[in-house]
Formats: sequence, structure tokens, C-alpha cells
Amino acid sequence: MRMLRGQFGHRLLGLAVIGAGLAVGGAAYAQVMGQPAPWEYKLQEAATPVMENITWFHNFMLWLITAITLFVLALLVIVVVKFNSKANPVPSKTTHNTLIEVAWTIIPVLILVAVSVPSFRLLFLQLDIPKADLTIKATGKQWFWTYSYPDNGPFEFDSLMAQDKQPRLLAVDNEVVVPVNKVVRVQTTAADVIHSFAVPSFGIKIDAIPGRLNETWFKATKTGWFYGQCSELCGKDHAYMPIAIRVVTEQEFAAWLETAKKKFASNPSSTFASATTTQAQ
Ligand SMILES: [Cu+2]
Repeated sequence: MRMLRGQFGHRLLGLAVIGAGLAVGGAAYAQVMGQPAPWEYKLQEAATPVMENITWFHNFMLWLITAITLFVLALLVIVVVKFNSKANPVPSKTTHNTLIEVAWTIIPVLILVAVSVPSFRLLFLQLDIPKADLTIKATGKQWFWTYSYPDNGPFEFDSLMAQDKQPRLLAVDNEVVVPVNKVVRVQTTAADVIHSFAVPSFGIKIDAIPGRLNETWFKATKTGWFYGQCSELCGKDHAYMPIAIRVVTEQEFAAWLETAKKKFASNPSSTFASATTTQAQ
């Protein structure tokens, strides 16, 4: 009896630990935005219309494939139970059934149409870049990013992972700053190998390729910090070139722009430029 109670006690303790874990995970999930959270199993919370669309499409597809999978599983179970050689020793010789053949042609076509409509709509939303209020250029380098604001002057700055700041592996020394509710065009390229500029909560991921200029866009609808990482294996420190974007109000952005112009003007930080100059000599 005591042993039984002991086991029961352990089980209760186990449940309590799991419960506490879930509660902590849930709380953490509710608190953070723009970065991964403990116990997270879903997509990061959306901060742009594109990501809201991606999340919707993901959930829609998840329910659809779940329904299809359960339906096929049910059919298989029926076949296994009802039509095995013991339960059904004399098999039917039926070969055609017009109704069912029409149905299993038409229904999958309808399902594909139902998938393709929101899928194409999302694709156009991502690829058809609206008129931009601001352009930022991100250049991938081994192993950091260099940012410039082409329509705001010649300044540019490097953004390196900051080891002493939180969140770990995501914080940087100089973050990208953009205004809230403005269409930001992101141009990407690279100075050495292929990198990829990805920010999950914005729903963007685009290759940064040497000698090419790719572009995408986002419109952040919330202020705060949003993080991403290089998403193309680019060498030994691929995991240590995070992307940090701080979304601020328009006034704060204007103020930041003024300081940035001064702060980075005296710092012609183009490692690429100096590297090519060295090579040329
Ligand atoms: Cu990279």
C-alpha cells in the first residue's frame, strides 16, 4: 500500500513538473515576440501582413491534410477489417463504378483549386512589392551583415553578433532600425558567398547572392525587436550572424536616422571595399 502510494505520489509529482513546465513555457511564449520561445511548436507570432497570411495558409493546410490523412486512414482500416481473407473469403469481382470514379476525380481537383487560390494570393502578396516608403540594403558577409539606407544618404554600418547581450545568439551591436507601418523594401546581396536574409516574424527569407541584387519587402505593424538569422549555410560562423530589427515610431526613426548619419559617417566600414582594394593592389 505504501509502495502504491509512493508510486502515485511520484506520478503526481511528475504531472506537476510537466504542468509547471507547460505553464512556464506558455508564459514565455506569451511574453516574447520576434524571437523563438521555449516550448514553442508553432510559427512565430506574425508582425507583418505577409506573415499573418503565411500563418493562416499554414493552419489551413494543416487542417486540410489532417482531414485527408484521417479519411485515408479510415478507408484503410475498413479494408483491413472488412475485407481480409478471414472476414471476406470470396472477393467481389466488381471492376467499375462510374459514380465513385467521377467523385475521386472531381473532389481532388476541387481540393487543389481550394489550395491554389490562397496559395497564389500569398505568392503575389510576397512577390509584388508595393511602393516602398524606405529601402534598406543588407549585404551578407562572412560572418556579419552590412546595412545601408540608400535613399537616406551614403552611410552604412556593420552589424555583428553581440556576445554580451540577450537574446543569446540573436543580439547584435548595431541593429537595423525601421519605422512602424511603413513599407520597407529590403535589397539583399553578398560580398563573398551566398547568405540568406530571414526574419521569421516578418515572413521574409531571401537569398543574398554575390553579384546579384534580390529584393523583398515587409511592413511591420508592431513596434519592438524582431530577430532573424542567416539561413544559407555560409561557412564556419553561419550560426553567428544574426539579424536584429528594431521597429520604432516615425519620430523615433527620424531621430535615429540623424544620429546614425553622424555616427556612421566617420566610419567607412565597408569591409568589402577595403578587401577588394587590398586584392587589387
Ligand atoms: Cu551567412
